[in-house]
Amino acid sequence: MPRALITGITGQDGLYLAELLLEKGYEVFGLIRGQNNPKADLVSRTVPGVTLLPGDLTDMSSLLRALQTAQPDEVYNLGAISFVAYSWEQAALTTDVTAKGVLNMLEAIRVWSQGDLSKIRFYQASSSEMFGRVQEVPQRETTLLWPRSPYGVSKVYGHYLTINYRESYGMHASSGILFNHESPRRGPEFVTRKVSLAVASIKLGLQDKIVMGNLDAQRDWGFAGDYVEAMWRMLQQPTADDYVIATGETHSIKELLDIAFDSVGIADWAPYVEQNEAFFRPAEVDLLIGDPAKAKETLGWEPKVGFQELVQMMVESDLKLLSEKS
Ligand code: NDP
Ligand code: GDR
Repeated sequence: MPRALITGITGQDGLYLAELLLEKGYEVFGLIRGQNNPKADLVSRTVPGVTLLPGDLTDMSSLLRALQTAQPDEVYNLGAISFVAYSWEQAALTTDVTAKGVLNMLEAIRVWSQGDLSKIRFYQASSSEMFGRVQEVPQRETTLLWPRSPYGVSKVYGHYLTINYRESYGMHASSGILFNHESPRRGPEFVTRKVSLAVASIKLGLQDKIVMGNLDAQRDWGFAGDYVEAMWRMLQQPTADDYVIATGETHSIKELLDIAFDSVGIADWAPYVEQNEAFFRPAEVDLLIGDPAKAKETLGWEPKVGFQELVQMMVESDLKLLSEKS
């Protein structure tokens, strides 16, 4: 039975990846931080087969202990401070977790394996935010990185460090450059879930408006369930590499609003949407569109869920969630 250790188990991707690996017959361990993490129950309910191990990416000895217990064949490093807007508010913390956390995990693996890195495979959760002020459209694995936020800068560090451990120690370390991916499990601070929750609340008469930031922003949005499959496929390759995982399509926040409101029978969303400077960012990324050609050719990976289906799925799920609560 293969064994996997996932950091970021309480997050959106951690839950989908754990489900996938359990289905494939893995023994799955998840790193959980804090002395009484409120999301521990969520993990136990959603993926009861996972064994939770205490640890924090900023504490290398806790990572060593987790490796010692889990004895993993594969490590998926999904843990991060992942909200871009927040990374300006807490830039040093973002650097400690999202950048130096990768170093701590890679060093812990190197020390734990006692120099025999052939027994372990490593996945780093890199991001399209690394492309920032984009140097070509669409973006591919070779596109020059130009991050635009403390989060993006931290992810660039983790990405290059992963490549460096591959080149320095021959480690099977892959970096997945994933574009935005969403689901009903997305945190409510991210724009798609903020919209799906608000639209469901408006429909149920629980809320009368939504306050947003930049409505002209565009993203290449896919479904998280599809994207974790790509992570697993990367680690099944004979050699480690970097892959862009994306849909190759871009959509604006206005299109997101169109589909979300339309799915509850509201044709004109203008009366329900306000804009506020508080939700604008000090710097925005440009036109993010990924070219997933390499992933298609090498991993045989393609996204299955389209943008409209994704947004409708999220609104439907939030309607159900809020109806049950009220
Ligand atoms: P989430 O924000 O949903 O989850 C982040 C996870 O990191 C949580 O489990 C969180 O735990 C954990 N974490 C935070 N700080 C620490 C720490 N100090 N030590 C250990 N764990 C910590 O992110 P997603 O699931 O959406 O994303 C997974 C990864 O993929 C992240 O690295 C993200 O940056 C990256 N990514 C995501 C994309 C997306 O569109 N979703 C696109 C590209 C990359 P807790 O619950 O305790 O806070
Ligand atoms: P992003 O996701 O920054 O791309 O990072 P987010 O959903 O936060 O923002 C997407 C775009 O929407 C615009 N926007 C708003 N965003 C939020 N959160 N709230 C609003 O009210 C709002 N109004 C407009 C933003 O300006 C932005 O342009 C996500 C995270 O998962 C990262 O961890 C990951 O690396 C990248 O995706 C790829």
